[in-house]
Parts: sequence; structure tokens; C-alpha cells
Amino acid sequence: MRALISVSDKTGLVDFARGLVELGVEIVSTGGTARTLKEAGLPVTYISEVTGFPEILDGRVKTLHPAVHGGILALRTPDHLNQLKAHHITPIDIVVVNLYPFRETIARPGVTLEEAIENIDIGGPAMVRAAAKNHRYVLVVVNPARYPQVLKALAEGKISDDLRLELAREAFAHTAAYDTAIAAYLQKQIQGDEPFPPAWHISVELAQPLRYGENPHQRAAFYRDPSVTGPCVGNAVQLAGKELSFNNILDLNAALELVREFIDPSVVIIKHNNPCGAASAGDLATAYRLAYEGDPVSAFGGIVACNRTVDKETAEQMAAIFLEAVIAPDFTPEALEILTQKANLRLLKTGPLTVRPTDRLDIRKVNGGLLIQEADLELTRPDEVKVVTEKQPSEEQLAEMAFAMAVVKHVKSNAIVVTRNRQLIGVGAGQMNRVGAARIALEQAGEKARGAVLASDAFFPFRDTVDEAAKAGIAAIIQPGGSLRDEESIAACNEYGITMVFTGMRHFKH
Ligand code: 93A
Repeated sequence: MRALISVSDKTGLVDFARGLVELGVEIVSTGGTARTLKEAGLPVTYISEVTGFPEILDGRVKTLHPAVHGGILALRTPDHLNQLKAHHITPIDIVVVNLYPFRETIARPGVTLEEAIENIDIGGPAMVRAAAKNHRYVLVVVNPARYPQVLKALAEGKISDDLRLELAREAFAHTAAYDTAIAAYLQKQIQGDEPFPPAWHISVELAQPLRYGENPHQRAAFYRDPSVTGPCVGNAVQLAGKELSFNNILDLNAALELVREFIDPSVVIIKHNNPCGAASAGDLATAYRLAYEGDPVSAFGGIVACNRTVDKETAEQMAAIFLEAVIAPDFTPEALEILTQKANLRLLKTGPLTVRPTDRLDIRKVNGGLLIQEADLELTRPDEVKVVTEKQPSEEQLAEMAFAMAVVKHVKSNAIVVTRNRQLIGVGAGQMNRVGAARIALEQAGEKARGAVLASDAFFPFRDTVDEAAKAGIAAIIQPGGSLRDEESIAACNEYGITMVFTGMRHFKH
């Protein structure tokens, strides 16, 4: 048997090659790989001896030769084997290749286009794809983690069809991801760092199969994008608890994306992708209490996100009811001790939420296609809003309105929320008309709506929402503005002595 080994990542190389040699496999290798093996005292045939041709063009052409590709691609039929013999080509049975470190190269700060281009591997992918195509006869190994498994199978003489197919699948996935990274890099050269529309360069990998999807009769799996860095659900580490479910992951994402809007210690509780609790306070335990008390009924079975390390005091409160999951930058050892006593409670650690993840796309599947948009990462600052009423907001009301707008942005449209003292006290989510959403939010807030703030994700088409708000005693309203009938809503606020500001920015969430 003959193995061709040509690897940039030399992890595990020597041990693997030694194992092959011990099994009587002849090793053919390229420059750097051959040198490493020679230094380890292993017998190696240089590729140039196989091709009868030197490596040329500074190594750009080393293995691109019929003696190599014929040896890999030949079917082991009498006809193909006779053709090899006629051309003095020896069959290659094992191809061990990993590619020039293109992704590592472009990740280096200050790398030039020339350096990047030199690190585009051509000969490597050609061999990998050839071997993967001919997997019936050729083993292709692109992943050093596979070396022990492959050695064992060879030693036992038991190379199953499943293993051959799996290695071939891994090989094509390897070259596909590689080319995708090159295309994305070139796209950036053309369009700058954040091209839009993006090239089709989103490559995901299976993170975990899920027990089921949104419902038990739907199969499901979670894929993550390994190119994304920064704290997010895809990069969170599960510290404890049951396996995550499909709905857990969706809700954890919703919870984290809302809680990261806040600077002060804050807690968000999510149910069915909408916040039922949200609060900011001087410390996390208080924020949790306020978030919980905003709607204790709905908090049951909720998903909690915190923007600070969960401490003992917060954990004690969390442990008092049934929660599905908690996601936070971290947990103190005392908090972990308390929360891990609830064996099912899923605990996820993100690391500090001080940076945004690099993922800035929002992608949704429709039947027969995908919709891609930039994620809604904007929020109008309190000093950017426009006061449209006679009544002016106080500084405190402006800060409260900013809190309310941050929350309503994360509620399914049509969305209205009512907040007071940085506590969510009423939510109207996913209604087909705005005044309906307002009625639901105000009814939930009840007496607490007196003097509170009402926020709307989109403009008021009629004055009816202001009328409802006034009945409930709302003191301040924040909304995008921009309706044909804005004047009617403004006049209504002036009648009732309500202060209203426009942000100029809509936050639909469908
Ligand atoms: O420059 S290449 O595109 N041309 C080739 O013919 C070729 N053959 C193997 N790159 C080529 N390789 C790559 O060299 C392999 O994919 C591997 O990553 C690397 C190993 O080189 P060395 O053995 O010299 O360290």
C-alpha cells in the first residue's frame, strides 16, 4: 500500500506516519512534510521521485501531476490498473492532506493580499477531491483527529464502507469550507469589511442534533457558524442542566439579545420568544426580582438572561421557581452550587457581554428561499428623540422611555409595552392591530400604569392608542412617528397632558 502525505497542519503527523510504516505502508511526501518525517527517522519517498519532476514555482506545482492523480483516481479494475502499469504509475491507496492555512493567514492583522493569495492551496484540494471521489478504493484523511481511528481500521483490516463514505464526506466539506472562506475574503476585498448583500459565505456546522423541533413530531438540529466570534447563543457554553431544546435555543437568543441592550445590571425573562419580564436596577438580584414581579405568572418555565455574573442572592431567587434555562456572562461558585441542585435547569455561560458578536445578519427561511437582512442593532438615544407635544419629558422620563423602547424592540409586532422605574409591567405582543396590543399591555399593567411610560414598536395609525393610554393614566409615550395621522395623536396627547417623543426609527419584529 502507498500513502501520500502532504500536510500543513503537522499535528499528530509523526505518530500516524510511524503507525502506517509499521503496517508496511510506503510513504510518499512533499517537501516540508517529508522533512518532518525524515527527521523523525521514518522512511519517505519524495514526491519528485514519483513524478520524475521537481517541485517548481516555489512549490506552487508539487503534486499536480498524472503520476499522482492517476495513482489516486484509478479504479482498481484490470483496465485502469493496466493503464497505470503502461505509464509506470503506482496506485495510491491513502491520501492524507490538509490545506495551506488560508483562514489562519487572513486572520493575522495586517496581512497583505499577496500573502493571502499565496496561501490558497491548489494541489491539496485537487488531491483531496480526487481521493474523495475514488473513496471506494482510496482512504482520504483531512482531519488529524481521525488518525487513530484510521490506523486502527487499517491494523484490523476492517475498513467499512461507512468509514470510507464518512471520510469522503469530511473531505468534500473541508474543501468546500476552504473555498467558501476564500470567496468571502475576496468579497471583502471588493466591498469592504461588511459587504451587503453578503456573498453566499455563511457556512455552518452541526453543533448538536436536537431531540425534536418546535413540536415533538418535527425533527431538528442546531447548526452553528464557527466563523462568528463574541458572546452569543451559538458560542455559549452549557455548564449544567438538561440538553437544550429547539425552543430553548430560540428563547435564549431572544433573552440574550434583549438583555445586552442594557448597561445597568439587568434581567430579562422570555416566554415564547417575547419578554414577560425585564428590569434594570443597581444590582442583579434587584433586577431579577423586578423582572420576575413584572409578571410572576408568565415567568414560570421562563428563560432568563442576565448581563452580569449571577451571584448567590440572584441564584437563590431563581431557584425558587421552575425555570427552563439561565444564560449569563458567568456564575459565581456559590450561584452554581445553588442552581445545579436543580438537575434539569440549563445554565449557559457567554463570557462578558461587553462586545457584540461578529454575526450581524438575520436570516429567515421561507418556502423556496431565504430572506437575509442586517440584524436590527440600532436604537435611538434619549438625546436623539424629538419631543412632539406641549408637555416636555423630564430627564427621568427620557431615560425610562429609552428603556421601554429597548424592550419593545424585542417584542413581536404589533408590540406595545408599559414600563415604570425600569421595570416591564405590561406587554402586548403579536397583535394584528395596535390598539389591541395597547389594551393588552395596559390591562396587564393595571393600576401601575398611572404615571408610567408606553412604548410602541411602530407609529400610531390613529389616535385610539393615545386614548387608551390616557384612560390608564400613562404619562409619557415613545414611538417612531411617521404616520399620516401623527397630528391627531399629538393633539390627543396635548388634550390629556401626556408627553410624547418620536424616535424616527421603527422596530418591527415579525
Ligand atoms: O502550492 S500548491 O497549491 N501546489 C501543489 O501542487 C501542492 N501539493 C500539495 N499546494 C500543494 N500542496 C499542499 O502543500 C498541501 O495541501 C499541504 O497543505 C502542503 C504541504 O506542504 P509541505 O509538505 O511542503 O509542508
